[in-house]
Amino acid sequence: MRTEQAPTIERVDYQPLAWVVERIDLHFRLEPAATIVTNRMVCVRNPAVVADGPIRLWGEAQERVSLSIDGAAPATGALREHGDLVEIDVAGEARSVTLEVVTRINPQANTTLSGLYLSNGGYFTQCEAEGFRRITCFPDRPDVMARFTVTLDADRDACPVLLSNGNLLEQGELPQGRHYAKWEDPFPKPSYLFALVAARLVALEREVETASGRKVLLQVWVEEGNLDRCEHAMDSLVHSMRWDESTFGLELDLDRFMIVAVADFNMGAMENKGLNIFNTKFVLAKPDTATDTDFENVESVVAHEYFHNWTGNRVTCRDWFQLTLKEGLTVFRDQQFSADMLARAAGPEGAASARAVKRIDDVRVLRAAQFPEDGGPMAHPIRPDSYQEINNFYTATVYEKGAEVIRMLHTLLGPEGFRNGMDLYFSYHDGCAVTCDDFVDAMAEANGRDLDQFMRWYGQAGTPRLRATCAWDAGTGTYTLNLAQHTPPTPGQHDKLPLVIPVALGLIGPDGHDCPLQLDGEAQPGAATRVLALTEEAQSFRFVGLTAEPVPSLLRGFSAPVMLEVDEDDARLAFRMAHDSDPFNRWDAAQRYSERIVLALAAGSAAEVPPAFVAAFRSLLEDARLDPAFRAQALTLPTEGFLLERMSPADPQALRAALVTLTRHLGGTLAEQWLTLFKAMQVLGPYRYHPADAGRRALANLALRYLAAAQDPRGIALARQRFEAATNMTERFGALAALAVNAGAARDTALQNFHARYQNDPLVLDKWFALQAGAWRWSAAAAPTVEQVRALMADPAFSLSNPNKVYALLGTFFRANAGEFHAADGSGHVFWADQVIALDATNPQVAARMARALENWRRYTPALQASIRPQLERVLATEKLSADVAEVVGKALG
Ligand code: B3K
Ligand code: ZN
Repeated sequence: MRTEQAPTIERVDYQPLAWVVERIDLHFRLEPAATIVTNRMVCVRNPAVVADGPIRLWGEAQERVSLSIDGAAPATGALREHGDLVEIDVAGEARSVTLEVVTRINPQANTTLSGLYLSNGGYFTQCEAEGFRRITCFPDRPDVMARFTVTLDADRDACPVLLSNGNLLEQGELPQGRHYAKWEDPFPKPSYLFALVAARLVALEREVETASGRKVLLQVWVEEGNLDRCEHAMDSLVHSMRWDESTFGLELDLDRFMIVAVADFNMGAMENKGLNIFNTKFVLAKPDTATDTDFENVESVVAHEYFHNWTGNRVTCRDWFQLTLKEGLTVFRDQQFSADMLARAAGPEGAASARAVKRIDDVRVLRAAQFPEDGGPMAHPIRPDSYQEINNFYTATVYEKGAEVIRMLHTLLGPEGFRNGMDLYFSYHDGCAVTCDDFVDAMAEANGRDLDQFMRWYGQAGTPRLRATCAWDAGTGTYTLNLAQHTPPTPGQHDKLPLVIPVALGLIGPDGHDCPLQLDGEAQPGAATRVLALTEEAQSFRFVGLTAEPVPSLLRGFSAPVMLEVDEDDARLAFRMAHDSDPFNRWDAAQRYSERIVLALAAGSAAEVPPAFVAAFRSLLEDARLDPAFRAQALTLPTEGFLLERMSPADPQALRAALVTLTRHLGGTLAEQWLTLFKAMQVLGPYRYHPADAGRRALANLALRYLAAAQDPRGIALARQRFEAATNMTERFGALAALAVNAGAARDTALQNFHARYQNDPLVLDKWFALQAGAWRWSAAAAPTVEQVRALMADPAFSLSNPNKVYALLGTFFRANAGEFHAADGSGHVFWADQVIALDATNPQVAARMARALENWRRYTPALQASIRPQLERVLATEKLSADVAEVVGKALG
């Protein structure tokens, strides 16, 4: 077993540095195996620190060529090194010194994709969170904000394009076929926002004016053959700029803003100042290769990174524990942006439904990814208290739950109050590295509110349970709603205090219409939806003036990230599925009803699907007044990830069998309706990415999948036709997914045709890999998916060193195919350990993401636990295991 443990970093130990950096001048002589980095920095004593101390720098994975301080070698004993930390004593009273460090690094050997690395012959960087120290020695913490100038010197043929943050100062030729470019970033920034790119690329350019009339140049840089896939990213960027101007009064502050696409990238994208670097997956899109969902994702990731320019870059984090300060807030901003874009496209009539569709998408992600995280060994507050490896904390909790916390502030303060809080936050903290308290304090001050209790959301882990019970008094027409909250213990946090939980609610009358709400003591009834703030462990709210017992619709729009526990019988769920005026809750009622049926089938307490459920489902299916995108959401069953969380013990096999039964039943019993729907949802004319068309395509694809699951020959024939005739990826891939449901020649031929057509298109092949890794076994005759996944690893297009390929094939299998991954013979678990160990040797961040697939193993059946434990132990016993994987697996076993 591994003995040396990675040290745990504690939030309470934060100390400012004695020395910070005011200016840094970097020179890169770029060579694949030996890049020379000359770093000249002006270090100054930190005015905020009284005590004396050495200059502290971090440096990793580099060879030091020289180091001098004010032109001389450091005195004997003045330079000390402990692991990655370098300390230098400064003699005398100097307020400022110039430190020059020259290092040699090897980008070609850098398989971690953190720091400076090569991708397809070009040089790219990724510095968040602690990648800059892999490039040069630096006080690599977000609270050190310096002004950067950067010179790149590279081979002209290999790297005709040389980019860094900010503005281009000069460029020119050098001897021996080399050239250079010098960049200057006018804004002080932390090192994690540094970036450079030196590669063979071309750009789509657009010049636009900001709200105040400044001209700015926008560029999207890609490899030559991809120029026809950049338009949508560029449009998304312009839309994001306009939205931030009109919603928050925030303008682009640079003369030039660049997006660069790279094929090898650990995550989605990175908000480096003025030089965003993106995974190709979130830039490149054209109808033939990208689905509607891809178009939507490009738009939201472009927006997210752009919005970071204010929430993250201009105001940044004091330390990495504050990560949600920028991430939760920026996710909230990108969610609002996407909802506004959808609403605008839908027009006034469809706006509410369009917004609900976006909200449903976001909540689905939260429930599938964040709820399980909050209930497992890695549970942490949105502002964690400790970590071993910060890269493990770019989590659904910090991002998605963090965004929910910001959303609750928005709900409690209202849009105007929230905007005032944002304005105050920027007026106080622009150009600074601050904490989550600073943000909430600005919100409190701008609104004259006390948000002390609200701050508990930042410190308490675990998904709160909100329990609702009701009492109806027909005599007085009074309806009492009793709300109680409870947050279960999480690792290291046993006792939890009551939180501020905004509960948006409505009361639906027997006629299906909302009742005007009047709390006891109020003079007259008010709006049909209102927000109650639950602040105690338990509170009661009395509504008066009602003529009949209402049906409560609680947590409308998912007003808080909690699990709502309320006793509703099937009839009541069906009633809300049909009548809830809140589209989110209408969807949620369908989810709850589906969940109940699936879990009963899985537990064996029901042998078949109740006709009442099918009838309720059918009403949604046939309700042509509902927008297609909404209907597609409502007819999609809850995710396996969320359902497993609702089972105790979690039994992926039983759950899968239940999902197969239910899907097949809905496909078969409603076959005529699905066929009619499929025909009604055809989109005529050339492809355009538009939410209305996307909704129709989504619903048509869903119809095909249900029909295929039921092995309906008419459905399969339609899928084959659509696959061949499709003019866009959404339809082609939707048809392929339906054809792939049933084993046999039709499946194999379709998969082969698809592969042949897109063999030179890595992003499309990722879909092909993912589809097969996510395959369910609809018949006992089909081969186990793990065998398929193993075979696909040998495909020439697959590579363990490309994160997108790993996420598509292994990530889909481990994280989105529980029924197959947890095969009873344990083959999936052995395979998991093999892959985590192999990946860890080259890319610990990607390995740790895969490792997390088994963290909730203690929730599974005893037989599965017995199969998983030895594999976790085998991984933990691996020599030279990274801190990344050690933290994940150590906590899982701990
Ligand atoms: N800030 C980056 C994520 C960096 C992840 C480092 N392991 C992307 C984003 O959230 O916008
Ligand atoms: Zn972000």
